[in-house]
Amino acid sequence: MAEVATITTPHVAGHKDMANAIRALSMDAVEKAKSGHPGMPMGMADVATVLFRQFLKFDAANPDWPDRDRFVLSAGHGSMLLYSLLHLTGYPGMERGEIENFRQLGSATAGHPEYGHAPGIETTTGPLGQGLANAVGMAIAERCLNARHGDAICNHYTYALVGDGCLMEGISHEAISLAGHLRLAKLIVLFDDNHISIDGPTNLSVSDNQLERFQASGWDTRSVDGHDPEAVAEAIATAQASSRPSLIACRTIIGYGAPNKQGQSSTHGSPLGADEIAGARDAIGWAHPPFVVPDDVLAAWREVGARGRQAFQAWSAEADRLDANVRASLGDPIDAGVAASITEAVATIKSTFAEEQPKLATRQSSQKVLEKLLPLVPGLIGGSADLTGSNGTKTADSKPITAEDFSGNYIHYGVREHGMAAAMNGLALHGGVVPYGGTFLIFTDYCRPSIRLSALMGQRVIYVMTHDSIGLGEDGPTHQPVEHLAALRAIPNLQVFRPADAIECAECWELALKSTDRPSVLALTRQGLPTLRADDAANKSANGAYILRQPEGARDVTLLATGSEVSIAVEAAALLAKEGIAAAVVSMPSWELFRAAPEAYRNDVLGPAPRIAVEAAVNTGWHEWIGDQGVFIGMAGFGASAPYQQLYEQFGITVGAIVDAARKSLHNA
Ligand SMILES: Cc1ncc(C[n+]2csc(CCOP(=O)(O)OP(=O)(O)O)c2C)c(N)n1
Repeated sequence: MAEVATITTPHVAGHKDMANAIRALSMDAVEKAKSGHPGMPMGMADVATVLFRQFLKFDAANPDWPDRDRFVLSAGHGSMLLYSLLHLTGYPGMERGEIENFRQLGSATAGHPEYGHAPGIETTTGPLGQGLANAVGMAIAERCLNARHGDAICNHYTYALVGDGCLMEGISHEAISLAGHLRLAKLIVLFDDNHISIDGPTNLSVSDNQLERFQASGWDTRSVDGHDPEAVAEAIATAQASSRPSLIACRTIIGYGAPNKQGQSSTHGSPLGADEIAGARDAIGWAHPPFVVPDDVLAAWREVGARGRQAFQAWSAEADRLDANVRASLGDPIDAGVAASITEAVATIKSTFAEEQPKLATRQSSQKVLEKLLPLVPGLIGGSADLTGSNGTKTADSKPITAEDFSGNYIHYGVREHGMAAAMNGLALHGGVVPYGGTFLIFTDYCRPSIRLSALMGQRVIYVMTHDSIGLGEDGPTHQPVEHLAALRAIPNLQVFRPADAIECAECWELALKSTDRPSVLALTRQGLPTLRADDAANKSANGAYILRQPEGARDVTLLATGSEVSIAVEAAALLAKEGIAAAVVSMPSWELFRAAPEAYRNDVLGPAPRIAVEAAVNTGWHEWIGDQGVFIGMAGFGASAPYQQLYEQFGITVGAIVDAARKSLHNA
């Protein structure tokens, strides 16, 4: 009998195995962590596999490649989808141990993707809708850098994966509306159209026609079976060729593969359980133990991870031809040279202010500072949520960014404060640009979820927030912030600046621009303020607080104030001096920086004398500086509609009130 030769050809993993690897890792990691969201990763595994395998321009070994496509997981609860992809494609910092330690202290695999925890996590997501709006900012940055440097240096797509939740959030409207208006053709949104959210089927709460909604905002849209790889691939290819931003609604089954639970909200946010996982292994044909990806499947994924290597190398060769500083600016446009020119320009404008002693609202001095800085920082991209004139965010060098021309540096965000703040996060995250944007301080409430994320991600985003108190006058209490400074100061890693005059305003701008790892809010006045300093040498705001007026001899009382109330305190100190009461005035443009100053310096500034704080806002937080015995002069409720001088009288934030309080504190001492 002739011998039969058996030839074994190595099994080459295909789409199904590769997608199943995502499913298995996701359900196993959630099971081990005893918490997490298996449904979305299992449902979107096919779509993500098609995207990464055939379209996404990236090189896992070079995750910081400035011209990589961006992949934003807006539906951040499905974090295991992203972690699986990063692990499988071979990103550094996402080894198997990280997957096994999903959601554990110190792992890169936090419950929701956190920027900075591992390469490849492009933004922090979890608060639904934010990622979509970040993606809009990234896509704007991409077009701006393309206009400046050309296709060889910047020409990439931004993909955002969103769920029903992202699209129900109000911020999605602002984001898609802005993207449609700017015709961000390289923005492609993959919608996990699974008809399920936490409470159950989405028809419990929503009946929007998402395709028509996006179309109405100027997008291209199509709907595909999200479990048909060819259909998904065709849709992405078509979207790439479109001259508009694209939505691809991918009809999927949440928890795909789980025999009893798929298609139900029970797969959304809980471990599937051992039996269901065993059943899912059978159903999808995955016989491997937890966290084990067979060599052929891993090899196929690693090939995907290296697919972009040549493109990366070609790009690097192009980038190396750029001037060294232009090359560096693709990451951070404020290098040592630009930083030095900022210092110099700020020094010059401060000495002009010191000499001319102008009476300017800080929103006006901010604009004057910007006039000098804008030409120096090529990546500075400004904007306003339809309050350009009021915010002073535009200068003679500002040029609008439009759908036809991205060579400008100014975004008319429209009345979309939340979308603006989230887009600014995306701009900053993209790299190569430094965003600033304005609205009224009161509307930080409308931006707050994104401001919080700027701080959490440590992004240099500059919020130019004007009309910062009852000092705005006649627009009344709906527009007068009272609790906002306190609310912003409560956000960790956020710098809140409230400059007292033009000189401090210039100093605060310098500090904000040079803070590479945190956002800043500049709280600026509508009303005119006197220039209080004649000295312009050091950046005194850098210490957060400093003695602005030092009386002769020992202090009897210390007046602490910020912004527009500093000049009131200065007047009061002058009157007190006539009575023989020695009052020091401390200006406190930034509590955060003052907190970080050396203790001896802080003690010296605050001094042992009784303290009186003055700020046209609520007292929350002030006791840190004035102690239990200190007096606070400010707001205890909402403002009112009237000329601002009358409001300061009405609410008792006056020179007279400070003088009285000082006398009393001496009496009590
Ligand atoms: C702003 C915000 N609100 C609420 C939540 C809590 N949450 C997380 S996922 C989710 C439901 C999302 O549904 P969908 O996008 O359809 O996700 P799927 O169930 O398909 O995974 C909710 C309400 C959140 N993360 N962010």
